[in-house]
Parts: sequence; C-alpha cells; structure tokens
Amino acid sequence: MLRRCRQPLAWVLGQCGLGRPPRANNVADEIRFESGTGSEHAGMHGAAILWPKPLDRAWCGFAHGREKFGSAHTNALMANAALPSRVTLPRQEGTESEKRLEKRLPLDPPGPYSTLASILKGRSGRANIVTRSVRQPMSTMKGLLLLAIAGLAVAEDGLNAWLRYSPVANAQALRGRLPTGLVALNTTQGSPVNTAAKELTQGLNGLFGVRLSAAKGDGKGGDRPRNAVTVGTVAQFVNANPTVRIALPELIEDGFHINVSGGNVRILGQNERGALYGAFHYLSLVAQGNVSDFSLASNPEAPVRWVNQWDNTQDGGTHGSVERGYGGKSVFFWEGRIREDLTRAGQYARLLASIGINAVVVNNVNANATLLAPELMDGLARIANVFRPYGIQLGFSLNFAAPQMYGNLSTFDPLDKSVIEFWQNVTDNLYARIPDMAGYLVKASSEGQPGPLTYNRTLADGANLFARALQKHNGICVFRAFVYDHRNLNQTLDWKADRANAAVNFFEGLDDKFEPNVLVQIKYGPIDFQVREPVSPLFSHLRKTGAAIELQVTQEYLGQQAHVVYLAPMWKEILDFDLRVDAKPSRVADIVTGKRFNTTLSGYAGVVNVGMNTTWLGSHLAMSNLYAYGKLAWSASADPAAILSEWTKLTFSSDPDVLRVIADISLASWPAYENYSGNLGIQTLCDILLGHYGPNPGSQDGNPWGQWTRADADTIGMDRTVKNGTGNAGQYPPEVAALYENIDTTPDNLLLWFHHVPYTHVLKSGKTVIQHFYDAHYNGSAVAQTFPKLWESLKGKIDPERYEHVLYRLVYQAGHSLVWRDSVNNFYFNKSGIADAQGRVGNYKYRIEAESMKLEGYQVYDVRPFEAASGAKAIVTTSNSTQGIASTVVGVESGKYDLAVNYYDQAIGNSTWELFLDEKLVGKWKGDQEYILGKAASPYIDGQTATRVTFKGVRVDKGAVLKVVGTPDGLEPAPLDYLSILPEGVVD
Ligand code: GCV
Repeated sequence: MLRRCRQPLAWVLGQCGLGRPPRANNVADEIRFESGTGSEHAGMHGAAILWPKPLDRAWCGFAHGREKFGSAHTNALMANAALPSRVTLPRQEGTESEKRLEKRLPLDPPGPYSTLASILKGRSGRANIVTRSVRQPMSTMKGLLLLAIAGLAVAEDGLNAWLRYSPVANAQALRGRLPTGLVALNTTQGSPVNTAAKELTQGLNGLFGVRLSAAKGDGKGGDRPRNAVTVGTVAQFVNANPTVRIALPELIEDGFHINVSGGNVRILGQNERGALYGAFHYLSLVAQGNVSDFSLASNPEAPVRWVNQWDNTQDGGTHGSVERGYGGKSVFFWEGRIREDLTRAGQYARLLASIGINAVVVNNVNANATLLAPELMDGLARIANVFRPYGIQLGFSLNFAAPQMYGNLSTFDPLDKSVIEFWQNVTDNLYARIPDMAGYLVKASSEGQPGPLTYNRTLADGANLFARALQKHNGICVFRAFVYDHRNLNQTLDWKADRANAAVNFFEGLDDKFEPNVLVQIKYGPIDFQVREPVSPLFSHLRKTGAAIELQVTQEYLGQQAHVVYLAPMWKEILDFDLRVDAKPSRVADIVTGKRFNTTLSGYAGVVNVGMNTTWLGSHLAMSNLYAYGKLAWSASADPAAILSEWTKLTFSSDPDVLRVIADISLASWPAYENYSGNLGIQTLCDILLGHYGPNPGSQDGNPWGQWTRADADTIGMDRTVKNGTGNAGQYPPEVAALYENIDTTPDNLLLWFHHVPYTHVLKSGKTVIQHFYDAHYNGSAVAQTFPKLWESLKGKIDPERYEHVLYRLVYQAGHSLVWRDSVNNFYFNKSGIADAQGRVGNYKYRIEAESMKLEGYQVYDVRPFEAASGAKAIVTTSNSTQGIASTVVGVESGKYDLAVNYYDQAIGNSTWELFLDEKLVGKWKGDQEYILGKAASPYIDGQTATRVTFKGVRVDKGAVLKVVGTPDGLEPAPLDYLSILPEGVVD
C-alpha cells in the first residue's frame, strides 16, 4: 500500500486497493470475529442495530473480557453490542489449485439507517464471486529456461511453496551430471517409493528439463543401469541386488542414505518413508545447484514429528473453519463433513513429507464429538488414503466427553467400564478404516474442555484410557500438558496464583503412572506461545514419560502472518536451553528427542493451521516458519539462518540480493516484534480477550486467564520467586531455579516474567524498565520501517504476484508497528506518569489529530482502550449514509513531505477515504483489509483495526487546505485517527 502522489489516478486507485487490488492470492472469503484465549467462547448474537452507534468496545459497556467471561455475563453484553456472530459471505467448496475465489464487494454504501441484518443480506446478495483459473507454470522447459536466463520471474501463487522445481539458472551446463534413468524399487501405486519416483521425475524435469526414463533391468539381478537414480528401501535394494555389496551407513526408522557418483544416484530409505524423504532431500540439493558427488546419511532425531491442525468441522462458531488459522478455510472439512475434494490435503501432505513430517492431527484439539459418526470416520479414512502415498499418518483429536455427548452414556469418567468400552469400540472402528492411524491427541481439563479432573481422576487416568485402547493397534496417545483452570485464578486476592505453575502441579507425581504409549505434549513455555517465555519447567519433570515440544507455526500471538516474524531463532533458543536436570547437561532438544532420559517416545508437534488460501498460511514469507519447523524437528542442530537461506533459494531464488534481503528482514523480525509488542518478558501485550492480535496491554490483567502483568502505577511484573512470589522459579531444577530466583542473575529479557519491580528499576543495561520500554518500542518499530524498503529493492527479482503480496504486508506491518509502539508506550506513560527521557512519548510534532480538524459530517469519538488512538480520540461519520469531511490549513513550510494517515479498518464495512490538498486528490483508499489480510477480523475501533497509509513525496504548500473525505460503508463509519505531515525520511 505504498502510495505516491502525482501518479495517474488509476495507478493510485490500484495502489489503494481500488481498481485491481494486489489481493490476488490471499482473499478471505469470509470474515469472522475471533474471541480471545481459550475455547469457551460465548456466541455473538446478530440482532439488528441502528446507526449512529459506531462499534467500539466502550459502547458495549465493557472494555475487557467479553468473550473470556463467557456465559450469562457475556451474552448480556453481546446482546447489547448486537454484533454479528460472523459476517458471512457466500461460500463454496473448491480447491484453489483449480480455482480461486475473488470477492468484489458492493462499493456503494447501504441506505440510510440500515440495519445490520439488511446490510448483511444486501451484501450477501450482491457479492460477486468470480472463479478463475490459476496460472499454470509454463509447461515447456524451453520457455522456463528462457525466462530464467532473462532473469524474469513468473507470477506464482505460492501453492507449491518450496517445491516449485523452477529451472535452475545454469540448468543446461549441469545436466550432464544428472541421471537420465529411474529405478523405482517399488512401483505400487500409492507407495511412498512410487511417490518418490514420481517426485524425482517431476523435479528433475522442472529443474533441469531432464526427462527420466525407466531404466532397463529395474535394478533386478545385478543388472545395474548407468546414469540412473535408484530409489527404494534398503531391504528392497538388497532384495533386488543380492550379489551387490555396498557400504551402508546405519539408518533408523525414517532415515535415508544418498549416494551420488556422477549420474549414478542411489537413494535408500530405512523404510519407504525414508526413501521419499531422501528423494526430497536430493531434489532440494540439486535445486540449489549442488550436483557434485557426495554420500550422506540422515536420521531423524525424534520419532514423532507431527503437525496439529486446529480445524473445525463446521465454519460456525467464534473461530470459524480453523481456530487461529489465518490462511482460509480448512483443507479437510466442509459443512460438518469431510471435503469431497481432498486435492489440497494431498498437496499439504506432499509439502509436509518434503520436510520430514510423519503425521497430521487433522481436527481441532477443541474437538467435536460428532466426528465419531461412522460416515465421518469414513471421511477420515479418505484423508488417510490421500496422506498415505506421502508417508503421512493421520492423527485424531478426541473430545473427552464424547461418551456422554456422542455415545449417550451417563458419564465420561475414565475409570468407568462403559466409558472404557466406548473408547475401545471407537478405536477399533477407526483402525478398521485406518489401520495405520498414528493415534490420538487429547486436550483435557483445559480452558473449559472436559477431562478426567471432572471426576477427580488424574491426568494419567485420562491419558491411559486412550493409550490402552490404542495399544493393540500400535497407536500412541499424545496427551497435552496445556492444562489449567481459567475460571478460578484470582489476581486480586491471591498473590501466589499463577497459571504458569499449572502444568507441573497437575503432572506432579504422575511420571511413572503413564502407559508406555503415552507422549506428553508440552507448549514451549508455561503460558501460551508468547513472544518470549522461559522454557516450560515440565520438561525437567518427566523422566519416565516421553515428552514432545509444542511449537506454533501459525503466529497466533506473533502477528498472525500480517507481520513477518521468522520464528526459527526463537525455537532454536528454546531447544538449546539447558535445564541442568541433576546438574547435568539437559538441553530441551535432548529431552524431546529422548536422549536425555532414554525415553522411547519423544518428538515435536507444530500447530500449523494452514487453510485453502494458495499461500497456505496467508502469507508467503510465513512459510519459512513451516519449513523451519520441519527442519528443526528433524534435527535441532540445524541453523535457523541456513534453513532460511535454503528455503529462500527453493521458494524464491538464489539471487544474492534476494537471499540477503529475505535474511535481513527475517532475521531481524523476531527481535523487532518482541521490541514493539512486549519486552523484558512481559509477554506479547496483544489483546488477549479479543483476537490476540493488536496492542491492548490492559487486557492482560483483571481477569482469570492468568496472563497477568500486575502493572499498577508504580510497579510491573509477575513475582514468580519462591521467596516472595508464586514459586514458579522453584519448579525448575536447582541451577536454573537459582538463576531465576535472583533478580541479579535473571536475564533482562525475562525480568518481568520472574520479578515484580518498580518502573524505575535499573536493568543490567543501565536503563530503567520504563525507559527500556520506550526505547525498545521505538527501536522495534524503526526496524519494521526498513522492511518495505528492503523488499522494494527486489522489484523485478521476484515475480510480481508474490512481490506485491509481500510488499502489501510489509507496508502494513511498518504502519501497525507504529500503532503498537504508541499504544504500549502511552499505556505505560499513563500508568506510571514517568516521561520518556527522549521526550517522544506523548509528543508527536508532525501530527494533526483528526479531532482537532474542522469537521463536517464527522464527530469526535472516544476510543477504548484510550491508547489505541492518538490523543485517545478519533472521528467517525455522523451517519452511515453521509460522508464526513475533516479539513485543516497546513502550517508547515512549503516542500515535499510524506503524508501519513492513520485510520481504522473495521471488518464491518468497506469505507472509502480520500485525501485532498487544495481540492486535488492525493490518494484514495478503502477499508477492505479484512479481505486481504488473514489476521483475526475485528469490528472495533481499536488496536486491532488501527492502520496507516502513507503517500510519499507529496508537494505540500503552506496555507493549503488538507482534507480527508470519509465515506462510510456498512457499519464502518470511516474512522480517522490522525494525519502526519512528515519531512522526507522521518517516520512518526
Ligand atoms: C485450540 C490458546 C488459544 C486457543 C487454543 C488453546 C490451546 O488458548 O488461544 O485457541 O485452543 O491455546 O492450545 O488449546
């Protein structure tokens, strides 16, 4: 959304999201409003409302905690708020490999005083869905080579991610070193070895224009073809070549060996899946131009390398199709059933196999018991069939109360005989359909989900119920450690209450009580995927029970794919953390790979949450996180920068500029996000009650969810010491406990996680806490400002489709990082009353507050929370059918400036704003972000919807009239916060 003036209007419109918006492959086909943490969400009721009641949180009479408090209280509030449960546009089932949805909304605002219902009805009726074919990659090698030589980029939609097999730059020269024949040691359709053979054929053709032919002899009886790639398992190879002696390295399950000697290539897996992994690995190397001779063996460090999808069977409910999913609808489920067309599920399996993932749990951990119906089990079997050729097994989330909810039993007590029979029966039925099912994933006694604690049974009783049912089928029960009570934590009355203590407390004394096929899945930190957490102490408590680490690829608290945040460095830091159990080296990576405690079951779970969007996650750059997750789950010693470079080469190109820019942006992104969202271990200060996206530091406290900061006028932070606080530091092994117990040895980046201090507390850096906050938020957002410019230097080196897509997001992120900076800084300035030593917070000399402009058809509006608006106020149109005009006379010296406008893009309409200078249009834009960014949509005027648009290099004359005309749409009253007239190069 970078905008320049003095461009033809059509260009400006195009840049502004009118005309032909750059939304090509990230089109939301439905808007949903997400609630905050947890799964116990009250419904939002869609009663009609009348204008002028712009939707904000204050108007609902309650700034925080609407959804979180659930039930009666919430429903009463929501009835007042009268929000739509969702604004649903026409939908249709379809795979985006074949067609893409493009939504065009009516541009004209609805009639006067329309009711919400009529607006929505009208919109649904008029919305026009256009399906069109996705551009296919050029089919001929010649064409591709020509393009590659010319350095031109073919437009791409991201569907193939890192498996594009686009021609390597010097393909012709390298061809002589490549195989021309293929020996597949298993040609059975659907076998992973056969898939590997197909992939090799497709890959070498795409990359080099080599057409592999089936080599003579098919590897049997020592008749070894030359210049051929042989792929299969070790056993298949030995069987086919009984007289051949080759040295083979030791391989464990899923491991592989590759030997390349000129055009003779041997790819052998310990099992069929390993052979497929080997084929992908070989293709990845040659795609990066490595065609030299080599021999390597690779074994996974952990047996469990799973992906969790939080997919719902239905679109309805607060979280829509995929809970915390920002890439569109479920690739598995549709209208309560399993999709007929599972093309995307197969494509997903292909991507996952290429990074060593061996199972996918297809449904949300907040599980729907109806999935146990026979016809749905049949559907799950269809998914498993689509997965199988890729060596991916299906995992399934269970609802603990299913015996009651689905089975009509009077109880779901895990020790009850009828319940045990119920689950055995369910399990047998599933395995009858899916004999290779991986097992179950269970979220129990957590966030309102039913579990064994309902019957005063232990978590082990709960896990063992499923584990035993699975044993005869060789399945495993993955039991989540994310167990806590979100209803009874009392911040005000109990200084020692602490959600971070929950997991260790609940698992205390259970280590030797689990069946051997139970694996405990532990989120990396004790709270919930925050931007910075210490590692979960539970990793050091389970020595006899297998442990898996849960990482989150979907960036729930980390920018929801609308902000680029490359997570591998954070994961790596966690995996490398040494817990010093029994005063011995005890890296988290060694615990979750079973090395430290000799556990057989161990591994990784990544919450991924892809959707039907062709970008999978909603953003091209976010896919580096999925790639990195697979690579680290295979080997925790992998280097995040090296992973990124590899991913960039495969996803974009090996051009040194492309590699440098993507590395510069990605490697700076986590520290930048931490700086502008929440630092010193205070957690991501996002709105935890709604959406988990934009800033709202106040939402952390005063509710029972336990993500507290305990900030007051003088002090901040959770005291988790043993001597005076919640005792959480004491849950770590002694050496680590001592480190955290003592404020002097606690690293600054976790200071407020473990200690409650005055804002004036001096850090090791010499700064006070409050000054560190101010500076970090300024520094972080300053780094984000560099991202669009860096990316723009790649114009022409990235295909236009992906170039525009990424640029749009980076420009948005740069703007939203300022929203973060100002919201958080003003919140703490207001709380502490301590001024910024540099005088920046609260002083914005380039700004013109909208509320101070001359207003016609606009009215002043108090924004809640106050810090979500500059000066705590915004303006909104006085009705939903009339334009608003805000104008002012420019006081700056004549010259060239960047004009920034901060407005709110609510997901309840598509207002239009026009910016004029002396009646000359500078630019025009539209509030349609909800159809472009996959982040949680919000109906409110707050930190989730605050957005900036900038027009660069505009000639501004002193005395000119600067005017914004806002045209409301739907329930969105063209809200405006402020304008900035910025000297070139200044961002504020
Ligand atoms: C699937 C957080 C998320 C929830 C999620 C839960 C979990 O609370 O906000 O959406 O529920 O974690 O991991 O179970």
